[in-house]
Amino acid sequence: MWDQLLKDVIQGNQKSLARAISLVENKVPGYEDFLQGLPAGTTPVIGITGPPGAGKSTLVDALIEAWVTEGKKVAVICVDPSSPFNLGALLGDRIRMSDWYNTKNVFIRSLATRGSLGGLHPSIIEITALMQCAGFDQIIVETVGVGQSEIEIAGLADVTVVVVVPEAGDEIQTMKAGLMEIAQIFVVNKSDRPDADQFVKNLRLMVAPATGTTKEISVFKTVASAKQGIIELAAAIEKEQHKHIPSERKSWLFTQRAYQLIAQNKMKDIDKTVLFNAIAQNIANPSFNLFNFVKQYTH
Ligand SMILES: Nc1nc2c(ncn2[C@@H]2O[C@H](COP(=O)(O)OP(=O)(O)OP(=O)(O)O)[C@@H](O)[C@H]2O)c(=O)[nH]1
Ligand SMILES: [Mg+2]
Repeated sequence: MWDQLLKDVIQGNQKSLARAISLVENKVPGYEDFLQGLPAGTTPVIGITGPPGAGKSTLVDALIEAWVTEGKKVAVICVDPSSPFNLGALLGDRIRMSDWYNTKNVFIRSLATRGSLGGLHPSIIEITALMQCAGFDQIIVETVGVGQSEIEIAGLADVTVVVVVPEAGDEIQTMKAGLMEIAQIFVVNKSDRPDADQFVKNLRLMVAPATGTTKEISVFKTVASAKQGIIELAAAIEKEQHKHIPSERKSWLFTQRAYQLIAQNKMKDIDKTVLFNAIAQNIANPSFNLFNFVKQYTH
């Protein structure tokens, strides 16, 4: 079954891809060998991250259109931050890409973050690797930037685009170091708002390379809802993708992924509900000691 499935995935069969993703997600016996037999995927991965409601999905929607119009095949993974922060309920109308669900050259998969170690989905590395074998021209991974997840996405994506909005001044200040580390491209979306130009100017100053460093971050202005600035952004992403990735960065990317996979593997027998129940039974005991309790799980 797995051999045929892999062939079909490589052929670009979307039904087979969807099935393979589900099998991997549900850890159906045999999935590990299947993953170990994957050819090296070639499709570049674009990470799109940023605060809730910044317009990431609207932007992804516009990028899909730009690329599909050129005859390209695009895959999208949306990571839904349903837990542990319970943002999902606050975010409102989040699906903006529904028009594309029935388009031949577009494949969209939504994933919930539930149960993940950090901010992303527990199987996102595996799913992305699978998609990279499936004949797409572009793979886009949309995640809401909530703490950890920005760093995780930076390990997952070859190019990371950070989306902000003009009034994000304070936010940028506090997230600045982390964001600058991971972003190749900043997008100031909702540039139809007042003060957008001033904000872009400030941001450009902020990301200007410090003396002695070479990392260049470009800043783009978009109005995703009106599809303004999209062609320029798509071109900038492609330009990044054509740049030679230094082997040091490549090693860093794979280290991030390896670390994540190893951590997950080590944690695979640990269930939070089971932990909770075990603690609930012991907590009333005056001699309960957390470090003693944890010992049984770490040896
Ligand atoms: N004025 C304005 N509104 C925009 C723009 N782009 C998106 N929006 C609106 O902003 C809201 C949020 O857009 P989304 O694309 O769902 O934002 P998101 O970042 O994907 O949100 P989450 O995935 O929920 O974090 C929607 O109502 C959009 O119509 C823009 O350029 N200008
Ligand atoms: Mg979204």
